[in-house]
Amino acid sequence: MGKSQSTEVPSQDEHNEYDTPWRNTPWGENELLEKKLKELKLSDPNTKYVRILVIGAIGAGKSSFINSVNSVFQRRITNEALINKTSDSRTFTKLYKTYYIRNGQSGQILPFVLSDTMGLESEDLHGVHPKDIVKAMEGCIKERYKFNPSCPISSQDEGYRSNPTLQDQTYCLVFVLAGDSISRMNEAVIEKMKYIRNKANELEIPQAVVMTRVDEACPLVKENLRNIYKSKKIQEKLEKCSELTGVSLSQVFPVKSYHKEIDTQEDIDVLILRAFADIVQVANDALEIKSMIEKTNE
Ligand SMILES: Nc1nc2c(ncn2[C@@H]2O[C@H](COP(=O)(O)OP(=O)(O)OP(=O)(O)O)[C@@H](O)[C@H]2O)c(=O)[nH]1
Ligand SMILES: [Mg+2]
Repeated sequence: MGKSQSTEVPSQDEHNEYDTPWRNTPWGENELLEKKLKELKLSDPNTKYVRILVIGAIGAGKSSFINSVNSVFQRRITNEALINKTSDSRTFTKLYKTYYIRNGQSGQILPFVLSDTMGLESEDLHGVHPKDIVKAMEGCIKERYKFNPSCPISSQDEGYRSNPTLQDQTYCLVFVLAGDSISRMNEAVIEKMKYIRNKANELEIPQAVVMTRVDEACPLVKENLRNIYKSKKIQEKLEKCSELTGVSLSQVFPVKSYHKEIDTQEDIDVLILRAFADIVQVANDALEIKSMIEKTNE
């Protein structure tokens, strides 16, 4: 029986799937997306790279996303940022660490870096302190600082940087949210994210959301990643991400990170590149504004 017969009870998939995707994805255009990023010129010639700060709840997939961006450019799976493969209920990443991305062909370092952070947790004395995220946005946290959940960094700490340069500051704050657990997000973690977002707004730092684990969030997507914008479930979850973070839907991107694959795959790469290209663009625009302000203040 055809779909047009109204007496037929629609199958589960018919309820869950749009006929046409609600957002365009440049499937197959990996090289073009990658080329644009590799050729990016920073808006401030005196700055070597724009910093993208990655934050989110414990186990949301922050470190995996950073590794996946790196894997795309290396064209092989990389695991530089250690990921949480245990069922431990505590955040795995404990250090503030910057990841440089290299052009896989030339070996040259590209003009954008990703900073990984400790996960946010519901309890007050666990997970990264939201004030530390604010200090990281301001560029006041030195490389490899070990986050202390019970006490935010102070100017007396060794890991504190008192005179951050433009390069140390954040130009895009990326919230990483796990698509398969978005509806169960803890209220206390949501409150911590709100606090961070308000501070990011005060600092005029643009924000984006990367929704990971899309394969676990929707069976249609697990079957074929190209169903991503046909899936109503994914659409609802992206809207929820926007609602929880206050970030506009146009800046919310679904990705599947590399987690068990042994080779990179075109479709996985496209979603990552599509999200990352926007994040880098927004960051570069913010750098332009900050460097102009700095010049006028000189
Ligand atoms: N299926 C699937 N698993 C993923 C994806 N992204 C991450 N994972 C898995 O989710 C788990 C947590 O990932 P991490 O990258 O360590 O998460 P994190 O946010 O860095 O965690 P903490 O450092 O502990 O706060 C790991 O087992 C990953 O393999 C994804 O897109 N799909
Ligand atoms: Mg981590």
